[in-house]
Amino acid sequence: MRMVVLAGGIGGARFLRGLKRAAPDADITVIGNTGDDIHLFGLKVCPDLDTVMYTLGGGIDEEQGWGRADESFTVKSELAAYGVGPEWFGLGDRDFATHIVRTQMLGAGYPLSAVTEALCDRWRPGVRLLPMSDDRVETHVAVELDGERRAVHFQEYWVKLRASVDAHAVVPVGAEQAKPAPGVLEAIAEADVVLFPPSNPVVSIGTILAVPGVREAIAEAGVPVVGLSPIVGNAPVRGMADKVLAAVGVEATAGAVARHYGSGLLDGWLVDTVDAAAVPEVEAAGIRCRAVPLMMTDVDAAAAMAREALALAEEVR
Ligand code: GDP
Ligand code: FO1
Ligand code: CA
Repeated sequence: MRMVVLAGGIGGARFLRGLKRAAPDADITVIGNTGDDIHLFGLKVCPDLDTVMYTLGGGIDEEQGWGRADESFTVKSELAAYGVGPEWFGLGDRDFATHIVRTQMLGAGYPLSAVTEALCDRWRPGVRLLPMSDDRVETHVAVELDGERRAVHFQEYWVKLRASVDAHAVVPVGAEQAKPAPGVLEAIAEADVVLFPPSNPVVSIGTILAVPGVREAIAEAGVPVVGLSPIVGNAPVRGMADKVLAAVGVEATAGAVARHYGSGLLDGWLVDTVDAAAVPEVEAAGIRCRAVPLMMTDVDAAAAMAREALALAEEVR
């Protein structure tokens, strides 16, 4: 079975690890969010692509969910000794190597999709990992700081400010001009099922859907599209998704997120058992809905979620 999964970082990666266990023979194409990408110290950093690659390739820091296991920070502290920051973004020594290889290849003229493929030659994630686009898309967040309205890079909002101020708007800068990376539209057109893991609906999946052609291709594929809620018990399981949901006028509830995607896009939606009361609301919106455990406490739990998502896809097919 050919599966397409739109993925952000941690939520996407952990779900994919479960999906691989649940469907070992599946042909999985991952369309990864690149709106979180940032240039630091002259290097191109792609946090969500790397989170998927390291998680599926066995190199992730399990507890943190991003960055490399057994990491050290010598380069970062040496840079700081020169007064060179930012200090608020934790790039480790092992991780630096990935960004150096990526930047070198981009400088030699390879597109990000080819670079990602080359990096995956080492990590063997067991899926085809495609960036959503080879073109630069950068998510910016409009905030008010010291009484002044300004736009900051998504990573500055998330990591430096910890989403401590309200997000007035979330803008995927460059998305309108971006083209889907080679293979993205083809994979969607050839898919038997499209899955939205419990990734951030605004800054992960929303950004991928903002690349012209992607949303249309999913709607036109005519195959089941099933998503899993990243909101459990009216709060994100991890992180501050509620802050960016508020920016697009969506309540942080499992039902509101399903209605945000809408029945034009989604055929099926899984909410956690604690949110079972949301099932009628989602079904009334024309989206088939089931309540099942949605906490990815380990790979088996993520695999059980993937099985539920695939079962729901068969129900709506
Ligand atoms: P990021 O790029 O690292 O922020 O990762 P994603 O966008 O892929 O996923 C982030 C979302 O994953 C957050 O909104 C979390 O609420 C959600 N998430 C993380 N762990 C779990 C889990 O175990 N279960 C569910 N349902 N959602 C989760
Ligand atoms: N997240 C943090 O909260 N703090 C960090 O210092 C940090 C560094 C970092 C380095 C490489 C990488 O691939 C990811 C990193 N992340 C860090 C995670 C990531 O930037 C964000 O949490 C996600 O993009 C949020 O969607
Ligand atoms: Ca991310």
